[in-house]
Amino acid sequence: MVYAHQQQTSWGVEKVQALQVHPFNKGSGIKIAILYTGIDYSHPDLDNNYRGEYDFINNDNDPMNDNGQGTSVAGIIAAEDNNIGVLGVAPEASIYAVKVLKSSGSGYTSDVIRGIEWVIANDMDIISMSLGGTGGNNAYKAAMDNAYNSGLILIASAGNYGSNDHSFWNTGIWPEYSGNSSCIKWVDSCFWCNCRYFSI
Ligand SMILES: [Ca+2]
Ligand SMILES: [Ca+2]
Ligand SMILES: [Ca+2]
Repeated sequence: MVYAHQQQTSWGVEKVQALQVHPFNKGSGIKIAILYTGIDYSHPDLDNNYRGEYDFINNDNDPMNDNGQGTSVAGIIAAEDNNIGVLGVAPEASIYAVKVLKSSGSGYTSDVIRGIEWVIANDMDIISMSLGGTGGNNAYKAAMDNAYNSGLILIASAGNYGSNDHSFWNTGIWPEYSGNSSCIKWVDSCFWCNCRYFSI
């Protein structure tokens, strides 16, 4: 049996109405750093958009994903518009893997901070942090403030656990990063999201 390749458009891409924007803008020239578990940069639906990396877990330049989630997030953001796999929200954006979580999917705040500093130093436009956690510290807060003040658009996960969400964005420990009316929600049903960042 032979099947034709066919690209799938995911629910989320339609939900945020990305398809209506694509005739005008597919993210070309926008640099997006993905702070997470690394990316499978050899994936044929990502390789054209993959531009760079650093691995703070192994302290090397090979951020090959050994967890799986990072590649999935990268696909949601910027899977290529071709005849395979899925279609990303910004299928021509440049993606950078900043590996700060281990294969187990967990990591240290210190590595996340180093990752944020890398993103600032490398002049990214957007930083994606699909991270959970129950608390922060002054160094973490300072890194976030530096990222925000440098003009980066900060995107964080929220709501994965509903009203029991563990994402530190939702805990209210950093009031200036929550409860802001400028919150941009990716998903209407993310009613518990009250941060000012996108929720993914
Ligand atoms: Ca490709
Ligand atoms: Ca590595
Ligand atoms: Ca594709």
